[in-house]
Amino acid sequence: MRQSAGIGLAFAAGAAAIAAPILISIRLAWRQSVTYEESRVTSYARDTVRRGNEIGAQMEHAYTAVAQSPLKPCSAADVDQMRQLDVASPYLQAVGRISGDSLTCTSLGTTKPIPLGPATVQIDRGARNWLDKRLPLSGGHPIAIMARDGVALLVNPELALDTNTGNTDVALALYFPTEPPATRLIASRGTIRPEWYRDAPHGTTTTFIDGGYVVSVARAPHGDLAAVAAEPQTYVTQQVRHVALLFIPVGVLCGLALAGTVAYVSRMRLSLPSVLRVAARRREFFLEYQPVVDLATGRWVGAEALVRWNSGGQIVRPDSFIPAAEESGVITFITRCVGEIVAADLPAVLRIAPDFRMAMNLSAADLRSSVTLDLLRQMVRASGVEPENFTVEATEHGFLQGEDSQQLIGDIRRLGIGVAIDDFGTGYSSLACLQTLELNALKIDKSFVDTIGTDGATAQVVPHIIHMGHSLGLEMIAEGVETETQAEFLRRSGVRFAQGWLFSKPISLRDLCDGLAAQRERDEAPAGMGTVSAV
Ligand code: G
Ligand code: G
Ligand code: MN
Repeated sequence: MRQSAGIGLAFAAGAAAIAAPILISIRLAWRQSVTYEESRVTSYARDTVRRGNEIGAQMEHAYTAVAQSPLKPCSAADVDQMRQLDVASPYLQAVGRISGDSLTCTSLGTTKPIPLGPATVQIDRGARNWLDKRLPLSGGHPIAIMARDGVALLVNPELALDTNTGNTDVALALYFPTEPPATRLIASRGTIRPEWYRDAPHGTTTTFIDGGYVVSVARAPHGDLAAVAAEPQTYVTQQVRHVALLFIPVGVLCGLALAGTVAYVSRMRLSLPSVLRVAARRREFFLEYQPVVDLATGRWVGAEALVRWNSGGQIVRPDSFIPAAEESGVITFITRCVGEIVAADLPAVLRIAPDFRMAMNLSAADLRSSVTLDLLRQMVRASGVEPENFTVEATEHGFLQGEDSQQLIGDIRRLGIGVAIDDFGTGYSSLACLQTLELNALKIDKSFVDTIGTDGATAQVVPHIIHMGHSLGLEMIAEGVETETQAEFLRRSGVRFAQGWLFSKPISLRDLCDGLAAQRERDEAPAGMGTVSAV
């Protein structure tokens, strides 16, 4: 259950880790290119309206100059003045005089009247426009003629659209925003939809997306003039594709890295406990026994069962899996395995040494579990041995788990099983705490034994621990004894038992039994013949 939920979680996190950066990058790309296209289209509309404004200013200047001129219309001086205006106004093709529907003279030097026919548009204040007129004097190109107050201006409105758009897909139009549809258009290029001829407050621009186009409308700072520019949105999609092509690989890489990390972490967290559970079922755990010697006689009087894991032929030591097993709760499986092996092995040991004491380790989790007491009862029953042949060890940390563990220790003691505090001195148990626990043995941690015979400050601690053990009436077992100096010191200090490489490393059941058999032979040999004297 926990495992599949964990894998599901890892999957979901992985998928999210891949999807999120991609979606975010596409969204960013979209936003970025829409913003970019909008500003581009807006700049075309602004440029167009600026040119339109310039044309209007040049026209206004020419109208006023010619209409208010005191010169006789179409006199040599009048034509000369019109030519000067024409040259000074780049957007004006020609300046002329109009009478009725005929151009009477122009800055281009025409002398005969040119009939224009009826005007295309009649505007207020007597102004008239001829649009798309093809005259010989304009080289046959379509031209607009705007007339007012007897003055005619020949204009090519296309010049207003002459903005450099870099591509031909941009549609542009210059128009009078307040005129009715029939008369509002000044010039256009490309397809402009009627609904895009919007109005906007003077000097502003509005931008919108409509029917697959990015559209921008710019209104001149003053006067009735506006420009619209439109560009197909395919530019945006192209941009998005460009950016996405760049972002997606980065997103995928980030996502994969994240997903990989999540998978790795969850594997690390999930797999060891589940592998340990399988190992417990497959009986891959086995025991080694480290003898406990009586320091006075050197005889093996007991042993501590130490678990090992045969993981596919490789022997794994408990330091590398007990912490993970404790954290995940799998330790209770392992404790059960250990208990069952001890129960199975012990009768053979006791046939050789009936007073032997076998110790096994309990974890903090075992001390909180009511199952532990049942396990110990079963062990006693299954092995058919006396409870006094058993001891359990637990660390200070394990004992300090609250009232449940205190209750359990009491129950274990009442079964007749011994209880020892392991690694003593490395935890934080107070004297008061130790007094309330129904312990009968104390194991002096190897780190203190190591200080014996050195002049380090901690060397002073060992006598205190031993003194404490004596005053609490506890049996004492020193761990990790490696030298005769240490053994001698402990012996003289009144510590009765010891474990360590000086006496024996952890060994197999077979070696333990052989050792005990040899010891019994020595015991039974006539006095004076053995090398070790039994008391
Ligand atoms: O000798 P060894 O390296 O195996 O011991 C390492 C530590 O692992 C010991 O200090 C002991 O406390 C712990 N240990 C060994 N066997 C068991 C076991 O069966 N259960 C628990 N909880 N701890 C064990
Ligand atoms: O459960 P406990 O902390 O008692 O386990 C003892 C641990 O110390 C085991 O890992 C065991 O192999 C190891 N050990 C036992 N005797 C000695 C010793 O004399 N020297 C050293 N270095 N390690 C020892
Ligand atoms: Mn131990």
